[in-house]
Amino acid sequence: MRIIQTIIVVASIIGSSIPVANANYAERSEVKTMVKRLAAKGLDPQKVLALMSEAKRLDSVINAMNRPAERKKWKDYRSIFLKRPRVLAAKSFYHRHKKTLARAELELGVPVEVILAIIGVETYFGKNKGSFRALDALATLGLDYPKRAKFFLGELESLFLLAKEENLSVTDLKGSYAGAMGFGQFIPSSYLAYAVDFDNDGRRDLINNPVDAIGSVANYLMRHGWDKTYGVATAVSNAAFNVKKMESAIVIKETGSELVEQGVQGIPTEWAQLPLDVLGLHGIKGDEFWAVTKNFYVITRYNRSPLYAMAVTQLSEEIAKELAL
Ligand SMILES: [Ca+2]
Repeated sequence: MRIIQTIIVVASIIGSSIPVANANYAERSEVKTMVKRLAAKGLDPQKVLALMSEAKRLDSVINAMNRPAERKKWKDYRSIFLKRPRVLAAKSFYHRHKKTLARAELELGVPVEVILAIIGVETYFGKNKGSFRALDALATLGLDYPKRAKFFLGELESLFLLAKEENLSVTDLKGSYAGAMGFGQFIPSSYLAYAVDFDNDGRRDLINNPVDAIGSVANYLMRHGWDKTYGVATAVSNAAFNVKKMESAIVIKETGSELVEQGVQGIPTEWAQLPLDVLGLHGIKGDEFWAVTKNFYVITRYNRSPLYAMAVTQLSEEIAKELAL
């Protein structure tokens, strides 16, 4: 009975005021399964189906997925993010949110400059939060991008849960081509799991509220294991032998003293007992090598690319210098 009603409701919606969607995502079997799961969590299946019938397939989203910036080499990638204007924008954002940033560092243990660097790389301090409807982006990738369909279908489901939990309109939520939203570009599952109400107004608003966004970025890093007692990365030499593949995902496994025994030069003495990895990058002046700590790995929980993590690390250093932190 309910199924029949649903079909009638959806059919009447499609046939009436809402523009005809180009993909008919509401009719897909994956969506019907998702709607059942959402219904079990208290969402109205008819409303979810009606929203899914509005979701549009965006070829621009698929095209963007097929050419990520992370395919560049470090020497080209670096210059996108490490420019003077971004450091100056960090300075201005810092002066507007100094107290919040200091409180985030104090309460969550993540340095001010790292929080700033993440928000700076992600959205230029809120300037580029993305203009794709999250519903369209996630529906397109979840239903028309087989390579990552499972992941994005999960994010689409999280988007509906998020909208219910935070009392947001699914169709109003905007973000990147991958459905990442707000100052810190949180995907829906991360928003649900790691966003915090840092100004205590009863809502977790990462899209329009920089205070919640700052607290949430710090919380995300803290919850993934950020440790303020040591740094992130340092340049080392005589380390090429340790790196099988340049610019590849890092695996924290050998301690500083083990690397020193192997002949790697430049490891800080205070990192002797610390588990590290050596990252190789194609730099402007040739290959460069970096000893990186678990904090570097934690940044890759935000974005898997080691180039991303290095851009955040170096931008944070530039910001710290500029602000004399
Ligand atoms: Ca709030």
